[in-house]
Amino acid sequence: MLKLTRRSWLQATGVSSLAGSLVAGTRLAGQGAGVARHPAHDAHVMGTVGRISADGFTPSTFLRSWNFSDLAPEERAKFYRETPRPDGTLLREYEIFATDREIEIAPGVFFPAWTYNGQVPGPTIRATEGDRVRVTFQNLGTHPHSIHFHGWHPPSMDGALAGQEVEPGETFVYEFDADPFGVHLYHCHTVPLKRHIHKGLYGAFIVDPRASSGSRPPADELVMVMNAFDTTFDAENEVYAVNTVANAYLHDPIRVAVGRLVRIYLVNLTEFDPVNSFHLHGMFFDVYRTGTSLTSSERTDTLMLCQGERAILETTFRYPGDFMFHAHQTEFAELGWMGLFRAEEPRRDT
Ligand SMILES: [Cu+2]
Repeated sequence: MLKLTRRSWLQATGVSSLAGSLVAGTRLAGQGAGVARHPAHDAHVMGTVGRISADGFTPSTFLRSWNFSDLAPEERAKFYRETPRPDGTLLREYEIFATDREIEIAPGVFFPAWTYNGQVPGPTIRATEGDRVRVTFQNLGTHPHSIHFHGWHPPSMDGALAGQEVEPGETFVYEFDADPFGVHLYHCHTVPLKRHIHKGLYGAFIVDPRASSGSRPPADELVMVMNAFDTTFDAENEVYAVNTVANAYLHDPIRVAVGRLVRIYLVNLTEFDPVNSFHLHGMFFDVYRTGTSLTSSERTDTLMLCQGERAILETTFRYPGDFMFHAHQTEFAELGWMGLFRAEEPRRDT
């Protein structure tokens, strides 16, 4: 049997498929191998060739959606409801289901995922500190699954203890108060854990501070989940990304306005590799580790996060133009974890 390392995997797919292979432009130039160089790559040296199909998951929509805000109102009401409570907080109710689904992680590269609500990452859940979160979880998949939320909750709501797996066809209701404020995560906690997480059962869980805790200033807000996929099932990842699709934001840069605060909710859900990182070119950002403080602890241009670690990053673009962001592990960047911000001068109405 041919044993593929992740580097030889890249080269193998690069020469075997014209449309829809994950290839690095730098390597292509050296190899030739009959693969046409995509004109788009002359501008930014590396990246995938082609586009993913238009009818699936859209990284640019995921980036700016939470509590199913990407759905039309009547569709959204099937998955999310909020009800005011006497103390001024909200009851937020979510419908989350697990289902097996093949997803496209790079143009023409498909991965047999286990998903929450058919997408990887799962829908971003966002509440205000003190709100009651009620998640009705239905397992429509073929394996036992659960949802383990990070945050304060009693053991009965942990989703990780013996006997807390939800069998295929069964339903469980998780209920807890959103606490503490910050950027958290949720994921399946069924054994073997790394396999269940890596298959795609995870998402971001944002808790905003209640008024008495203070507030964050208005900003252009973005959700970024750093993830990766082991397409050859050898416990090594072949494709790396922010929000699943390799190089999605290289082809479709994230539009931001010069002079306006940008806030990133960054979560590391990469399996197999102990750490991942976020590096932004030409700028610095303020770091709020785990988002549990309103005071930044650090100003840097490179942040390293362990598996399950997360942080809120804030910055303001000074100059118009394109700014690269990528993992500072060069190999991850070459395997898809590379994107662009496109900063534009705000339109002035005269
Ligand atoms: Cu699972």
